Amino acid sequence: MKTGFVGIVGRPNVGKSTLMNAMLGEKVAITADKPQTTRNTIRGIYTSMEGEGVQMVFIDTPGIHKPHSKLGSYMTDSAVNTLKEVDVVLFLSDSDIDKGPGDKYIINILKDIKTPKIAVINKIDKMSPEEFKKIYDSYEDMKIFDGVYGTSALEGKNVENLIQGIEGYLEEGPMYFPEDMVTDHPERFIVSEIIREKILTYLDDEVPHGVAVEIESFKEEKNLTRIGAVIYCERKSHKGIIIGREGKKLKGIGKSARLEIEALLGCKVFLELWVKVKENWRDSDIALSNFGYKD
Ligand SMILES: Nc1nc2c(ncn2[C@@H]2O[C@H](COP(=O)(O)OP(=O)(O)OP(=O)(O)O)[C@@H](O)[C@H]2O)c(=O)[nH]1
Ligand SMILES: [Mg+2]
Repeated sequence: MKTGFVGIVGRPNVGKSTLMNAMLGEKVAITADKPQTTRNTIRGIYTSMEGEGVQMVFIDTPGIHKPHSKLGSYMTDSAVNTLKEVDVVLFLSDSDIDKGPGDKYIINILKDIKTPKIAVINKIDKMSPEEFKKIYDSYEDMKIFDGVYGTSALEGKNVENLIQGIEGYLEEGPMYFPEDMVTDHPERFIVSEIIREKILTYLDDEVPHGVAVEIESFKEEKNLTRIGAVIYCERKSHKGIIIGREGKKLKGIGKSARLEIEALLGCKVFLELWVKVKENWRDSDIALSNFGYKD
């Protein structure tokens, strides 16, 4: 069996988490049309028992960016550190490399790494063939990458092809996880991420970036799971925005999170949400550690 760890890195918002979910055929990582959605490395396991069999353990990482808080440093560090522990690196971008310093910064790090590297140009559904070809050629010309692929993670285009391409760089190895396991993160963590995703979807930029979700209680009863979660935000004014007029915003967040958690757990869920203020938690070592953003 061919097995190995595959790291997915790139700037924020290029579609890393969407691509991992597309490769898995299941949603493991949350996604949003805002940068810095992913905060921890998220593991997703792809197993196929066809032929000799293959198992890829994907590691989706936070977008690499110039950090402005201790949380930001943790995020960028955990992405860069992932590069040291994987067998294949997928570098994702969604545009021409000339457009910003972000891609160049990451490619400079990758240049010196011996691990096989694949460049993935994502969001091809938004590009003309000419535009795609120009970007494709620029990656080929760099001579840093062992392969270059174009994908639409959103539409699932060329994703199967990419999986086959990755397989070519894996070696014979042990099966790390059981065949039917798609992630090794505990349900509690996935639940807190789903709540955070709904906050990202329902609220404007500034507020969700300062939000952390902590699961306070998780009780499985006969036909029902009772979950209590606290949404921490950085300012009193943000608390008001999250709750909304007559509590409408929070109700909407709670309802859409509950529906997704019910689908995940396969049972009815009673979800209770509280909003609390913890000023500047993104720069507090203790808070970061409590929220799981520190090793
Ligand atoms: N049009 C289009 N949009 C895409 C594609 N892939 C991802 N997106 C969208 O791009 C946005 C960002 O996707 P994510 O998967 O959250 O991006 P990410 O790279 O994981 O972002 P961070 O976790 O913040 O680093 C979302 O709105 C996705 O729906 C694609 O192939 N085509
Ligand atoms: Mg992500």
